[in-house]
Amino acid sequence: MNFSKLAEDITRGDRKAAARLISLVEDEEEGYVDAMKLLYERARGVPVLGITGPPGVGKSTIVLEIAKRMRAQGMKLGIVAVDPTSPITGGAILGDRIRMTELFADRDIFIRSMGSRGGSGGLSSQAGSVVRILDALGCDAVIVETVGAGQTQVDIMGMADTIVVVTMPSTGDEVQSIKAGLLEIADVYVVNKCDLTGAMRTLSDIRSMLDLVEDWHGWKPPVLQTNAREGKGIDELLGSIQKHEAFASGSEHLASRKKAQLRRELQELVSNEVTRRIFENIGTEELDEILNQMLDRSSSPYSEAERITADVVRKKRATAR
Ligand SMILES: Nc1nc2c(ncn2[C@@H]2O[C@H](COP(=O)(O)OP(=O)(O)OP(=O)(O)O)[C@@H](O)[C@H]2O)c(=O)[nH]1
Ligand SMILES: [Mg+2]
Repeated sequence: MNFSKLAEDITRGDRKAAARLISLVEDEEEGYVDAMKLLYERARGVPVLGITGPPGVGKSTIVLEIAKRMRAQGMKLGIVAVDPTSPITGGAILGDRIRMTELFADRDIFIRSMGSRGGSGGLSSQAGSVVRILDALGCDAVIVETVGAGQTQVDIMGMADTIVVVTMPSTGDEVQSIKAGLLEIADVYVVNKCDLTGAMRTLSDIRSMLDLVEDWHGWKPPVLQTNAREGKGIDELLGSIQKHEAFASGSEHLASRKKAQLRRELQELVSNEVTRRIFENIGTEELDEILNQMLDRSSSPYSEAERITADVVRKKRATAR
């Protein structure tokens, strides 16, 4: 495949080419990296809005409302829905697709669902690549929605310029579950489904939780209420998002968030690449011999892993000299 042509087509706004490269990224198809290298140089660093929170709180409904308003301003939009807990064909993602149908007909919105394909677990860096592809495609902003799976969710949100954590009125357990991991990353809180009882209680629970933090380094996350199904509170939410964008752009905090994200991505790519190369170098026969030794316990995966990587490091040092 001609990867530079693929990259070229994407920068000319070819949606099919973008969809194709995204699939190659998801399948970790050999050579996709060549296209990504070209696109990385071309990408402008489009603003990324992250929307996260527990299942079913109304994230997609909020994304839909935000998207409508951004489109009304003439913006070209990318939307990426990531669900680390389900495979790509999973129910939750299908749900997103159904609920977002009214956006699908719009040629200036590119929507993509991603799930865990099992195995490699590089969903966070894959989602990062997808954002870059949509950037190169000419999107003016990208919205990333993710639903729960602890650290993966937090990792995925690391690429966002502004992180909105959504919750809904409840008995208080919801607030507990937000506390675990998501509290630290929110730039804006939203209590959605404010038409339901208990909204005020949830609002004040979150606010008093935030009051415990002594130093916000210039940005204390606002806690807003919405009724996304009726489009209520969304304008205020967008206002807060824009305010945060203005505050964060060029800030130390955002830079360190993005650096942490890039570091994770780099580590992942290096380990994939090193693993690939090492196994390329071990011949099939040699590998089989090693496996047999492990099988009859004259060796172990632990010692073999140490030996193989030590070999590589030694060779590398030798060639450097
Ligand atoms: N009562 C009420 N229902 C809402 C509101 N916003 C969304 N819903 C409903 O809540 C349900 C879930 O909404 P989604 O937007 O799919 O929620 P989500 O957080 O994206 O769900 P997952 O992606 O599956 O985690 C849908 O039936 C929505 O119609 C709201 O403000 N009030
Ligand atoms: Mg959703």
